[in-house]
Amino acid sequence: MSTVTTSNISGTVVLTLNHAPVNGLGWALRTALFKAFRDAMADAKVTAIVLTGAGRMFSAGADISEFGTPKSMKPPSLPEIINMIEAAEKPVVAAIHGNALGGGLELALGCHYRVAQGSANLGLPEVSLGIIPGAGGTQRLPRVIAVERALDMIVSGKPIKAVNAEELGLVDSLADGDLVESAVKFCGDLPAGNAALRPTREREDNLGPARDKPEIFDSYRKSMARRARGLDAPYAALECVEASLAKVFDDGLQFERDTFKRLLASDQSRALRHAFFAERAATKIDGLPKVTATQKIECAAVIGCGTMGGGIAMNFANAGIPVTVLETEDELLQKGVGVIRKNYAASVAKGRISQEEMDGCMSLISGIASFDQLGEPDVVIEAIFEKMDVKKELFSKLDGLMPAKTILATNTSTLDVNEIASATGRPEKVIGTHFFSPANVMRLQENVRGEKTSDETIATTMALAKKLGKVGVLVGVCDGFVGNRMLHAYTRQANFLLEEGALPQEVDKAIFDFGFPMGPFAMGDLAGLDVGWLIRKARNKEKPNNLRYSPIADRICEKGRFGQKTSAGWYRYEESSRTPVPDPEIEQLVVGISKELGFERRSIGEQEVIERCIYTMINEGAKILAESIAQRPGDIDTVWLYGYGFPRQRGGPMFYADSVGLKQVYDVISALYDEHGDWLEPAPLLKELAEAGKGFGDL
Ligand code: T1G
Repeated sequence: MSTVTTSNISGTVVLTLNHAPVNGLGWALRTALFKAFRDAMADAKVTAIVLTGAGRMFSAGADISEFGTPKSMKPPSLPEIINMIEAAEKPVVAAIHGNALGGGLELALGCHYRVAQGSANLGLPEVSLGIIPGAGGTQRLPRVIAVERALDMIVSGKPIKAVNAEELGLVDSLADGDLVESAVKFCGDLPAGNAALRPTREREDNLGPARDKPEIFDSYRKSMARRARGLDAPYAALECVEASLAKVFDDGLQFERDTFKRLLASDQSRALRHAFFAERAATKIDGLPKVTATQKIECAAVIGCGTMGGGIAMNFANAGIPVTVLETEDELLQKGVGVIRKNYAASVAKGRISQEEMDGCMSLISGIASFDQLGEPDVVIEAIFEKMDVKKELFSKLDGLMPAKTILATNTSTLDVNEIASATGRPEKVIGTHFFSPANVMRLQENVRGEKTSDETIATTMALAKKLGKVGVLVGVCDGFVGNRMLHAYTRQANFLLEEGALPQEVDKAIFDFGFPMGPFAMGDLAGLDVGWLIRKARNKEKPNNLRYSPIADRICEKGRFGQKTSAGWYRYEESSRTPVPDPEIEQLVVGISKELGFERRSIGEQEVIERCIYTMINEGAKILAESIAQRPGDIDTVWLYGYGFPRQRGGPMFYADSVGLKQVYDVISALYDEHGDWLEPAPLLKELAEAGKGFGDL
């Protein structure tokens, strides 16, 4: 039910947007606002108008779920309402709390003044949906704040705090006490008559200085090349801000609107909107009653203070949760805590956090060297060596030591969570919490439910992910869970392509051009090749006739080349440089192994690399869905978007598959299966959907 409620405080009418959860400006709310505003304007007793939002925020902007439906363009449109507010002959003040994002901020920019709570977020995040502000934001914001700052907000999409917005002039006053009362008082302090009116479209004072420096746009374009690589919306947004200087206001508005409509219909925007909703859908657990109890996590412990353990501990401290890290050897403990301190100091040096914030976080982290100092944490996460017997021994010990309430979680990236749980008397309290390196940065948390993991443990762990600022995705137990299982299929193909004729830099270029931050070989060098080597060796010992994989990577490791950490891996690296340099020694080794394996080397094009590497992981994704290891295709997409750098403007592997067409993917996989056999059998689900002319999106 969306409404706009009206109240009158000594002649000032307060219009309150009321459409939970985020006052999305869908057709119903627009219609209610249009009517309420017109009524307030028509009421002679009304001297001023305050616009505010009920619930958690002012407004999160247009209702994204209406995009692509007739309602999204049905009148009254948002630009129409904003123009009406701007032209009002009574002062209109926006009273902002929580968030004023996208169309929500554009609505506030149509008001003559903005009063906000200091903690409010103000932003135009449209580019993250593959569109641009379409209700005047690119034309009005540069008229209110300096053009360069407007570019930052519009091209990056990042919101700013109201306190900073006040410094920039976007917010006219920070509320002192009750927000609406402050806004009504603000109205009362305005000069009488037309002097109080301040239509944003007429504010030229900020545009003048920028008109004398047209070069700001070219240098801005250069500065955004890396972060806007492969994206259309950021460049379109920049052109619209440029138009705000070059065109008269209404022509600028029209240019913006045409650009907005073009992008709204684009594949990139469809993919980015899919990613937005997939991430939110991933928090919903099928079959788990909404009212499932969750346990409070007020203190935590992490076993192992290596790269992963240290990063995981930082997440708890960043969320304000006291955390204990345990390393049995004091020297390792000091080293681990030292790395944590260094990481925080680096963030202080980059101005990302203050020294006080660093000290606050460090004070929440305590290092211990013996189990009997662990206390009674609500959750324990282990991040020790990836060996089953070592893990089981630890879980059995923790089971004996920890109170019954304690959740025992494992950060394993490959091992069987059920087998680990079998070492305890509380399998219902055992769950996988797979973080990604660097764990304090990467946003994905793959939560692995065991056969006996309870609903409460699952719900608590999913809520914990949100508390830690992570995107939690629930997956089932299988080799490599969702992410690594598909990664394994993807990197395997990449290695086979080397045998058949490609070189690492060629495969990496194709994947980079596809939109990944780097290709599989550069990524291997960054992560360290020894990790995979140890796992392969362990696997070969366990299952000698395991599926064939290319011997090239092992040969490289046998030479002691483990990647960046040894300044040589698939590539070589100059002194203190992370730039991969193709190495003739590797080319020789690759060509030699091709010969050994009897391959006639051939040239391999970018499209084939994409089909071999990406389609193969899609095929694996289809198997994962059929096995219910993932709840829905969007969960797989979310895992790859937040854990593996899959290009967001393609929506994730399963959404990408639908955009290519499953028939195409199935035909390619079938042909590869005919040629290469066993390990590339098309997934029955892929076959079924392709033959039915359907997509994963239809599931
Ligand atoms: N439209 C529709 N639904 C929305 C929505 C929106 N704008 N924003 C949030 N939701 C839903 C969301 O799917 C979830 O639903 C619930 O609200 C709570 O959200 C003309 C065209 C505001 C910071 O990009 O960034 O304006 O899962 O879980 O973590 O120029 O939501 O419960 O069913 O994210 O507290 C521009 C998008 C739109 C802001 C709150 N606006 N939203 O975060 O809650 S385009 C945005 C957010 C536009 C104009 C253009 C966040 C939030 P469900 P949540 P949260």
